[in-house]
Formats: sequence, structure tokens, C-alpha cells
Amino acid sequence: MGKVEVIRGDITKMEVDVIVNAANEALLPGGGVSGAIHRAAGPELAEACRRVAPCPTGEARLTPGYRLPARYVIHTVGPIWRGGTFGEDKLLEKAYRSSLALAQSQGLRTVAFPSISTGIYGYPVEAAAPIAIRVLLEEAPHFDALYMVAFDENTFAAYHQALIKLTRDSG
Ligand code: AR6
Repeated sequence: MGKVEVIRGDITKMEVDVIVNAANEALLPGGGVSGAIHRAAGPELAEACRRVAPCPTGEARLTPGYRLPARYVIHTVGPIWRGGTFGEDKLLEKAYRSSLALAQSQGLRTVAFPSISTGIYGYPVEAAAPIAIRVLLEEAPHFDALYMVAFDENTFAAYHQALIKLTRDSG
């Protein structure tokens, strides 16, 4: 059974098989975590993204990691928050599931996620965290380790709480 861990840090520093990028459908570098990943990986990453774009919301695409410590990057697109009644929860879940399905199909055993959609896309982190953690706990048996990498304290607290609650509920 692989472990699920919530940690505080910078995902571009993670030494894992694959890090996940919170991308846009065009797979253009953009800001937020995506901008940081592109800066750390180098210009080859944008070139590779062009070749596998577009990526509809909820789907995932694979590229090499170039200068990142991670071997690969999975680019997934979470939903833009529009108030919660436009299927945002299902699309967010799909983004996590698609990313893990792609990682598993490539034999990648350690995966690090950022908090998809809760930055520029406006998804409330308290609502996003239980959705993400539920999928990670379900899929963990197929991996060695799944990391949720929170950039700030508020994000860390939301995922940490969700992990405690969902582990307790299932145990
Ligand atoms: N490591 C880990 N998490 C980070 C890092 C980092 N280095 N930098 C930021 N975060 P966002 P979204 C956190 O806005 O909401 C881009 O322009 C950040 O604090 O990056 O899915 C894309 O191209 C937040 O908690 O992603 C899209 O256009 C989380 O990562 C759009 O933004 C996600 O915030 C996607 O928006």
C-alpha cells in the first residue's frame, strides 16, 4: 500500500518520478505553479507542451521533466470555479484520476501534486482538498508514494485536515 503524504514545499524541487502541473487547456506556461515549473524545467518544456496540446479540462498529458529533478511532468487542467454548480467537483476529481491513470500506465511509482484549481482558477481549497485526498487514498495501492505539495500554510492545513478526516473515516 503506497503512502499518501501532505507536505509543505515547492513542487519544482521534488525528486519523484513525476510532478503534476496545474495547467491550462492550451498548455501555455502561464503563472502560478505552471510558471514556476516551466522556469525550472527550461524552454524545452514549452516546446514539448506544444506537441501534446490541447488538453481539455479533466484530461492529462505527459512530457519529460528536462532540468527538473522529476523525470516527467504530467500536465492536467482543473476546472475554473464558477460557483460550484457547473460540475466543478466532477471535473476536479477527473483531473486527479486522469493524472494517476497516466502515471500508472507509464510505470511511474512516485507522484507529486500541487493543489489543482485553487489558485488562479479560484476553487475554494476547503472544498477541493477532500476531493483530491479521496482520489489519492483510493489510488495509493498502485503507487509507492503520492505527495500533495502545499505552497502555503492555508493550503497545507486544508489538505492535512482532509487526510486526517478521510483516513479516520476509512479506518
Ligand atoms: N509549488 C507548489 N505549489 C505551488 C507553487 C510551487 N512552486 N507555486 C504555486 N503553487 P495555480 P490553478 C500553488 O494558480 O488554480 C496558470 O497560469 C498555488 O499557491 O498555479 O489550477 C495555469 O497556466 C496554489 O495553491 O493553478 C492556468 O492558466 C496551487 O499551486 C492557471 O494558472 C495552484 O494554483 C491554473 O490555475
